Amino acid sequence: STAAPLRASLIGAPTDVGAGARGASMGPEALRVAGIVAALTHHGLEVHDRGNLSGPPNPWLPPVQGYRHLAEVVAWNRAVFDAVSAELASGHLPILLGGDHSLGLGSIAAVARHCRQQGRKLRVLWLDAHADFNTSELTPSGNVHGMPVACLCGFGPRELTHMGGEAPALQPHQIRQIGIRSVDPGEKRFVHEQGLEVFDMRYIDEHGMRHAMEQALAGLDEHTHLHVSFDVDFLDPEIAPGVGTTVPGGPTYREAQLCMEMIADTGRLGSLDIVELNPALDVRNKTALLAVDLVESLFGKSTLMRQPRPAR
Ligand code: HAR
Ligand code: MN
Ligand code: MN
Ligand code: MN
Repeated sequence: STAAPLRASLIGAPTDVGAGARGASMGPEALRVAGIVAALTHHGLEVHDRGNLSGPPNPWLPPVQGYRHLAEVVAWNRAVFDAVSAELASGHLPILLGGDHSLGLGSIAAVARHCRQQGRKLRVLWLDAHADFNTSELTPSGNVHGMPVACLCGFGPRELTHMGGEAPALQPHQIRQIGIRSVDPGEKRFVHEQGLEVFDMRYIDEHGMRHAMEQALAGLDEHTHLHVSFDVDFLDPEIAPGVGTTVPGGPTYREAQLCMEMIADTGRLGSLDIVELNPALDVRNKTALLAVDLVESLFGKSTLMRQPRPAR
């Protein structure tokens, strides 16, 4: 018998209120123009494009008490939380098209609540150049896209930490960070203090992406929901210039493909964020095209090349 097709829902969140550069608000449309619907459909998914959420415009103001645009960030995250919750409740795999990475908060808070209700375990893979573990005391910028992991772990303003009702949404042991290479001094101490498991670029240089991903994916079972939060600045800026905060020395094309392929092989992917794509800084939409190519691998593009399976 053939399994029912995997149903995925695209949720656009066109905002840059959490970022330090304007332009991530154009991310959802750039991913659509780069062919994300056709790419996923081609790999056997039934894709529902829900269009874009709406929310407040970017007021472009300086930080207030350590947060820039907090009210706007909260409003956008509420919309994301509700949209992701609705997709999970109807059995669809939500794909958040950001938007800046502050939105990972609403997305993952919804996933965490869903997993609590279903009695499922949750593992979060945070693919990023940055740890995004700042607080209002530690942040050098006030930009909330540098804070969502801390908020998910219960450190931040109540409107953000309690998005899913209970706080914290996540325990540090549920998170694996991969590709990290830019962490602020106070943030670094806090990452160590909280015991986050970080596979930074030094680790990937020394042990290779394969070993890093084997470690990051260890211990998943049939009761585990895997959430991938893919900040496009994870990738080396030579191949992915279209992001607001480039950091040199990221994963190569092949390393990134291997990362995605190993996630696909687990068969546990349950939800996804694609964030921080900034078309205003891109070159002929090449970063969006690369992101779509990698997302194809995340959904098994290379699986048949590896292991043709006998028909049942
Ligand atoms: N750590 C810096 C800050 O808090 C830069 C954070 C940039 N974050 C992102 N998302 N682009 O990962 O301001
Ligand atoms: Mn294809
Ligand atoms: Mn990020
Ligand atoms: Mn980043």
